Amino acid sequence: MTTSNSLSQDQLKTLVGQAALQYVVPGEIVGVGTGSTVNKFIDALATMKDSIRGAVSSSVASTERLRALGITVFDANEVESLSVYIDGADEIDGKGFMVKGGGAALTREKIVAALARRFVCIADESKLVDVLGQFPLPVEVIPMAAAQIQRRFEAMGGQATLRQKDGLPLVTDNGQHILDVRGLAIRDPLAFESSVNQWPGVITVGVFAHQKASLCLLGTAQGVRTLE
Ligand code: ABF
Repeated sequence: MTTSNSLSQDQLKTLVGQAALQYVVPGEIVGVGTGSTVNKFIDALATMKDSIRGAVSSSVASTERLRALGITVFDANEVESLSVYIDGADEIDGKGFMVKGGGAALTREKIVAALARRFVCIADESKLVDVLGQFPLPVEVIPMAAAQIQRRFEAMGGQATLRQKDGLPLVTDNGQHILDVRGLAIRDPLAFESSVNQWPGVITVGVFAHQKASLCLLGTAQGVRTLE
């Protein structure tokens, strides 16, 4: 339910998806994330598809949407770097550190983000937090390591559960599984990401601190706020 001076979450996502176009460099390949906010960006990008070379995508879902709109999709191995990577987040703090992976694409998102000189996060205001961890932290894992990684999170006060889809463990684009970890307060995202990355069987932890956002376009009832 929205009143005349408020916008729905979907309208806020559309606002920031369109606002991100200003960071796309004509004639270049753009890095594209995953999720419902990114879908708004992809739809907006289609309006300028003839002025870009194409995109590098972070998921099968984004690839399908890009191709359906006539945007060429390049393999990440075909580019050495990107001017910009546009992606959403499940949480973002005031320093640009994020929790990502609610869309199960965190590994490829981090890979494409690492190619980009600038990471522009697009999010509605509900994603802005003081401390990361209220959103269950996604961690992509090798299935055989899931139980021991769950125990490691329990030892730090977290509760890790295997993400399910249709009653079975969800299988990512990379053929792996995802744990969602509740009960964490991640007060040092850089140290946390570095530490968990070392655990045997962890493919990607959904803390984006080493690949943090350069800036965030935040959709608010008053319009788009740029957090740098
Ligand atoms: C993606 O954007 C995921 O990492 C994150 O979970 C998601 C946020 O999705 P939405 O924009 O649909 O809220 O990058």
